Amino acid sequence: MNYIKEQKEFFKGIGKIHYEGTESDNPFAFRWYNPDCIVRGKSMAEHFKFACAYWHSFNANGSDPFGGSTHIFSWDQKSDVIERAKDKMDAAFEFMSKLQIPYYCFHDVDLVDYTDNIVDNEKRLQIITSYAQQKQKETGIKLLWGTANLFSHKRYMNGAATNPDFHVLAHGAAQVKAALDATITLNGQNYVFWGGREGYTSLLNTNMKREQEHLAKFLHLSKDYARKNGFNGTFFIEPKPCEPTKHQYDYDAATVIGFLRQYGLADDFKLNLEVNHATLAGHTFQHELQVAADAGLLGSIDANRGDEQNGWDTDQFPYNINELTESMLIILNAGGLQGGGVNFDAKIRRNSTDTEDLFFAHIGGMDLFARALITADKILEESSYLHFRRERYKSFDTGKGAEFEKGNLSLEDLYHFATENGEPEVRSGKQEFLENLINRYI
Ligand code: XUL
Ligand code: CO
Repeated sequence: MNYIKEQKEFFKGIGKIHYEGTESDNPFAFRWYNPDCIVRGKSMAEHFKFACAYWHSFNANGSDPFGGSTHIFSWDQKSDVIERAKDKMDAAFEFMSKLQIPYYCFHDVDLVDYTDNIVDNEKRLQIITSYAQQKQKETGIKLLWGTANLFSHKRYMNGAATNPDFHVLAHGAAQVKAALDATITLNGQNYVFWGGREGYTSLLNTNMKREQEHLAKFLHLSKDYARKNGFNGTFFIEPKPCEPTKHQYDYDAATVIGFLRQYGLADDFKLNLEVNHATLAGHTFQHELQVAADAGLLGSIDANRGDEQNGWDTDQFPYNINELTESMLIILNAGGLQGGGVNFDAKIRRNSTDTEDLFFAHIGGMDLFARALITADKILEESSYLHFRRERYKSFDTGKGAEFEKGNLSLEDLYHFATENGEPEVRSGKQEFLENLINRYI
């Protein structure tokens, strides 16, 4: 790409990453991810719509609650706020171009630093949005989704849409309006709401019902504004049970689906599911995917993983092939993600301090998804997996079972069937057989 040569290079010495196949031992190559490879009638690039998370890759500097930054970014050096933001954007687009990542996602404050003044912030966002428009045109990289950060500023310590103070809620709305404008200008395909502080830390001071009604109104107003201004994409709610708030209203997929249906939002909103949020809620990622798929609301995913030995959101890059293969089975069976893609909401570790580490992280994640896709497709095409699952429910396919599903039986009918047919046969669930089957295809 000419674009890479003409710009100042931020990731020096690293060229474009290509597919070289599983025989390759080049750590700067894809071994599984081949964007043009067709699986089930769609290219891998289309299946995944991989996206880079601006906040983790270009802002998160390795700091943690116990220490400051360890990642020194060459794009974070200029004193002028707009020049610094443009450098960061040049670095981001260089990185995505080199990795063949076709999409990105951002919070407003990721693109350019914000102050306390919402009017100035909106101006800053507009300037950097114009620059992003130019970068998108030059590279062909697109915006998967935009969002507003309604959780970092101190005014949001008690929530934004669910804040007990209307004045704070209005500030949140102003920020969302500006972030929606930016998303629409950039042809963003979706818009995300993650309610990091929409919840409570103590019920003693919280009117939960009122707060949730405010959240629903806030989402309706945001949706109406975006639709009025030409946004045709999907809105996503991203469930998470806790962290930073003790209890968050968007706890998990089932909770969010109930909320969307209760407040008449399910036609415009779907779910953006994140692996580490699922595990924090006490579920597997597969569980969350299945719940959303069954409701017809599986929109997008934030790819990452947690740590099995601790209980917080470590946002590590994907690593577990079994988890992802089982996830791809669910996604393929659901007919794919509805409008969304695979956003790497993941960060390299505090002590991963080489420039190349960000490349290894994304190469690994993309390769793992590609391998999981190929494996899941084989399982569906070649194995007895689907057949086994269908057979397990075959007593509902004919006779009284089918009548029951159609709603033609009463409780007395079930009573008669039970008393006339004796004790049911013992039938194995065959879990170990199925686990072996998955591992055989991996
Ligand atoms: C936080 C998280 C967010 C959302 C976007 O856990 O996942 O970064 O993805 O606000
Ligand atoms: Co996320």
